Amino acid sequence: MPGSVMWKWASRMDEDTPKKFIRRKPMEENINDMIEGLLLKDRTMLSRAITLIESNATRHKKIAEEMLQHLLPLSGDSIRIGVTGVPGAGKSTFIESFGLLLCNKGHRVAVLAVDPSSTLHGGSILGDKTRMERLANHPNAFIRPSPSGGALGGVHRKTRETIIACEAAGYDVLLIETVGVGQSEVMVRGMVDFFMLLVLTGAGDELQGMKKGIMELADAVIINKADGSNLDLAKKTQREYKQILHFLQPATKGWTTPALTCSALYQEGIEQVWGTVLRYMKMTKESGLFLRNRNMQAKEWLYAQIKEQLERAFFGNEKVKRLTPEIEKKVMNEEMTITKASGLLFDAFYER
Ligand SMILES: Nc1nc2c(ncn2[C@@H]2O[C@H](COP(=O)(O)OP(=O)(O)OP(=O)(O)O)[C@@H](O)[C@H]2O)c(=O)[nH]1
Ligand SMILES: [Mg+2]
Repeated sequence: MPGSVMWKWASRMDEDTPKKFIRRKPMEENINDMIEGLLLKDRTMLSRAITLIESNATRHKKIAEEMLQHLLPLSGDSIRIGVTGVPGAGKSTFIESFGLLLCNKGHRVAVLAVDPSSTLHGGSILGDKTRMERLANHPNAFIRPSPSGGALGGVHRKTRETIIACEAAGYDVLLIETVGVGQSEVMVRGMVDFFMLLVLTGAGDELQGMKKGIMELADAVIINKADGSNLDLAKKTQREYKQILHFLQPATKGWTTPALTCSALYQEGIEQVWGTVLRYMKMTKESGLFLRNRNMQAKEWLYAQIKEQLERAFFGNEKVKRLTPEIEKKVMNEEMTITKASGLLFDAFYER
């Protein structure tokens, strides 16, 4: 059915796909094909499903919604791990070593990235895919570059939905990398079971410019690059972090956030990090915290999405758009109070 929504989507997304692979079927059947492909652990199908999830076109959103509704019951059986740290801390190198270790243990590992800054400088994880070459080539691994285009809110929705698609496709360990520069960590913390912070040696320097708040989000602090002549310093830094962590509120109740050392480059201490994750999973599953945490996250996701949709509806409203420049000017020139200005915009929004 060439006129169907799915057909248009398929023909736009797959310009280089040979014609015989572009199915001219009604939308329903195409969703079924996609779901079937995911269940068969087809990586190409997963990529296409994520492209659909990431599309900003209204018609794609509807198809994606329907697909996700089918996938939701098939997702969830996984460990979701967030990895953060300042640029250069070794997150990508760590993810490659850690991911390979897990793939070799028989796990299926999906790597996602939340990098709001990449929309400005063109997507750092694209480069990472070539840097994480060994992991990218492993049959048990799937690496997805960060979603592009727009606000953090949109990235939030896309990443959460991508997690569902990956899990439905049989990936049982999700690694989500985010640059430790601010808002994105809080967002990723709200999507994962375990959150790790990668740091470099020299904790004393005002925690390397990091806010104490970020440490309070972490379930493990990992001092990376503990190798060669850096090893002694790394051990010293580990002691310093242990002391600092002692005075901080742990991110997860009942869990003592450990400080570990590792070398992502030389694959040392990586097994211990995995051991820590497993210990955490056991503890939180036994106490019921794991499930409670996931349920709370789903609830938060609902409200985040409502807020995002409201915002889109408000700023997309024609009357609001027309009035905004003039009202904005008046507010900036202190000719109108903010309360009055926002009131006028809301009146315009509610006016039918
Ligand atoms: N010696 C040593 N070097 C490392 C280690 N891990 C990473 N590096 C090096 O540190 C540099 C930065 O590593 P990346 O993995 O790209 O760091 P990143 O945190 O992903 O950086 P961004 O993506 O830019 O935020 C690279 O040159 C790595 O080779 C390690 O364990 N030991
Ligand atoms: Mg990186």
